[in-house]
Amino acid sequence: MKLYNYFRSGTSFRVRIALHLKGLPYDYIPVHLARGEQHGEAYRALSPDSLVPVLDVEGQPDHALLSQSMAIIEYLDETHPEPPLLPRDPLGRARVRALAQTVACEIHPINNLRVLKYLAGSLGLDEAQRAAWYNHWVMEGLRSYERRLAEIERQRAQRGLPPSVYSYGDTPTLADCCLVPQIVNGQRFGLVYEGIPRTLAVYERCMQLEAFQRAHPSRCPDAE
Ligand SMILES: N[C@@H](CCC(=O)N[C@@H](CS)C(=O)NCC(=O)O)C(=O)O
Repeated sequence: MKLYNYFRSGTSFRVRIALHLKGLPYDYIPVHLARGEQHGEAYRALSPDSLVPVLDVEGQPDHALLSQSMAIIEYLDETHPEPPLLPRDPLGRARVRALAQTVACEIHPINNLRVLKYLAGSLGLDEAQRAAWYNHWVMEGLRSYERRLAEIERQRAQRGLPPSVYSYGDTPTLADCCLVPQIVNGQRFGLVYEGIPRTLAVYERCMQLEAFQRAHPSRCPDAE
């Protein structure tokens, strides 16, 4: 497999984590977003929306090019079921997807590179205004994440279970693949995390795992 991605891209980071958790080797193909390589003709031929990541699943009959990090991770989970990134039971799957989508649908899309560039460029927001936008929407989403974790903790306590080790249960899931890159992205923007102790504890525990460490932007071949 080939992963077209960028070290600082949170959505690429999600897929790298999933690949490492599953022990799947891949070729790292850098697409330099800051230099605009995603808009070049060559890359657009691979990605109609000019976004990373794209996973090239070689060896498939149609030489499949997969886009959208969540779809890619679910594909990997279905084709390489161990270790599972989604629980076996439908209720558990719905809860993990809800956590993952809190990041993937509520936080990331309004804070990604092209949105921040539009705020600063086309709308003329200054640095402080852009930072206020970013901080507001990221923290709004992470506080929701924290409330979801508290609710899961309460449900587990009712069943006599201790709090989860990771976002949902005792093994990393799709939710953790989304959470960790979001936290790392906020660190880069100097975001001060307050009032989300469960979320930060999950982040710390994930970062103790080799799969998360190896997927980290600082370990990428194109890291600057
Ligand atoms: N929903 C997409 C979002 C992908 C996305 O926003 N990728 C960003 C990097 S994290 C990107 O390629 N940005 C290019 C740009 O802003 O021009 C996914 O989950 O894969």
